[in-house]
Amino acid sequence: MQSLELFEATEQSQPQRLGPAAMVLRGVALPHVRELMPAIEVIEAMSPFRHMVTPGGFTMSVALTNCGALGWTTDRRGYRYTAVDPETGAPWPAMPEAFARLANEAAAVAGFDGFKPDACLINRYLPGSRLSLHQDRNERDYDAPIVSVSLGMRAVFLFGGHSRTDPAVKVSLHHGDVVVWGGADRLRYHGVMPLKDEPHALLGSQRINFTFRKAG
Ligand SMILES: O=C(O)CCC(=O)C(=O)O
Repeated sequence: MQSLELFEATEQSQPQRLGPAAMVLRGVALPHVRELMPAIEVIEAMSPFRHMVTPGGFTMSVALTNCGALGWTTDRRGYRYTAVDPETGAPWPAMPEAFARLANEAAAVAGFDGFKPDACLINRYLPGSRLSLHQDRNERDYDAPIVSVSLGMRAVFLFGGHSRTDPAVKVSLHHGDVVVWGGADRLRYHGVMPLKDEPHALLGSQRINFTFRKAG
């Protein structure tokens, strides 16, 4: 496993700029993977992954849970952040220190010093799961960046403009890659194309994404 991680880190070490304040940091999460994976199991045991329903009545193909002081949720009444998991009635699991550290370090590399996320949305994709183009607008202010960590199967990330119909670039995201966007790019549309079944050596036929935000 270690040799695979090293191989990927060496292969993909060049940051890729997606905009004036947006970039892909190749492989920067790889040194954290051993801490992140068991933490997911702890979080999942407290707040299980579930398929939420959008305000339009569609069931999301991505399963999600959260950790941190605030968690992102959706139902027929709308999108919002809550301090309590609506499924368990208990607060969302605390954000592990390793998660917050990774988000803070990645943000700093992309030029956003002092990022302290209070919300970590954890998305689990299986083959065929997708996330349609959207903006992240449920946060109280847009000063802080978004930090998005990819683990497991490869995904094609779509990074568009400020209008839904703007063309989107396709970015292949691999295990350990982190995308950071903020500032002038904070409200750009983004999404994920339907995942192909290309099993990953560590995670098998799934992809886990952490999306860190300062929500409250
Ligand atoms: O899975 C990803 O790479 C992106 C996730 C995302 O855009 C979101 O949760 O808002």
